[in-house]
Amino acid sequence: KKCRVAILGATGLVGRTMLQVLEERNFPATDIIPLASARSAGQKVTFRGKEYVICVPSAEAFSGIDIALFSAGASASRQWAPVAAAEGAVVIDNSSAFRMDEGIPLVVPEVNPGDIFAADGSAAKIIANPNCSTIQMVVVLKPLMDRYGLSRVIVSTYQSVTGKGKAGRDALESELAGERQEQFTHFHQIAFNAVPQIDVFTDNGYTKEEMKMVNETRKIMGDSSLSVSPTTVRIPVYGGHGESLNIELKSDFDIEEVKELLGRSPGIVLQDDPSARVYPMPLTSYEKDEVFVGRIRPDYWHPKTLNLWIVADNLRKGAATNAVQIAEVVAAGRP
Ligand code: 11C
Repeated sequence: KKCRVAILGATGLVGRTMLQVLEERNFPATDIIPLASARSAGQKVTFRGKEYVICVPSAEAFSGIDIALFSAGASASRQWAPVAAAEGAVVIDNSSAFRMDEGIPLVVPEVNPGDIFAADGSAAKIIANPNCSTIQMVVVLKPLMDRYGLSRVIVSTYQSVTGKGKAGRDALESELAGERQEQFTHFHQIAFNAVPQIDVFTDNGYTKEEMKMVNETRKIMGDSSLSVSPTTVRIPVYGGHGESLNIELKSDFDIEEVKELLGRSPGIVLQDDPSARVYPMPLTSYEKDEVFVGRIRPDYWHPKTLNLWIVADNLRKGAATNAVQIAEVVAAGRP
């Protein structure tokens, strides 16, 4: 059976990672159509050893496409997702354009794969891929919620500059090289710094990034009143986002049982041996597809509550890998 896959935003950090992940996971694509803005059109990308020329998006470009992976920003998604869907493609959109729209599934395959399909078994025409900092958190919250019930999460993030794509990486690199930045991609100098602002502030004093963590988590976990209390911070690292989670459960737990549960849950790798200095870090999570969990310990000062530390590669599980996993579920059809 033919499976033609288009990638919009093929030259971006996430788009390139999507191509890599499709190849690594041996996704059953019979054809690849890389698309990007006019600025990148004509450039080439390589997939399974073959070169493909990048074209600009158009209705014709999406004709005959089965799955369209989008990572070219929210306005490109708003413009092209309805076109691709009308041409018959299932769009898996990495932007924030449709995430909170009713009727658009927001999916992390370890958590809510069933949301992809309608009652008649058909896949949604547009499926949203969540924000990177949300994805890695819900992978860990899901097994805890199922086993113990979930009351509240307090989360502080330590986010990689690659969350801002190439521009974020370039800003750090030029600052480290001693070049003054004309435009601060991270609002302030990021080299040797930590900036407690990711995206712009909303009226309630939280940033958009923080409100994504609240609203997206509630939608994915199917609990519209879940208490999520975030502080998101940019730090000068590549390779992955770190998150410190304080998690209040609904019932008592045995901490060894929690470790064992997380260790056998899908998409999670336990790295928790403090005496040997084993815990997750961005450097060791880089280019990996899983969420790494460590520093698991009780909060001795609050009942039914634990602390843990997670890291995931924001370009992989936080973006490209999660999108390709959704594509795998779509391609396999409803179980
Ligand atoms: C960051 N989390 O680290 C952002 C990037 O909604 O997909 C991803 C923004 C999004 O800057």
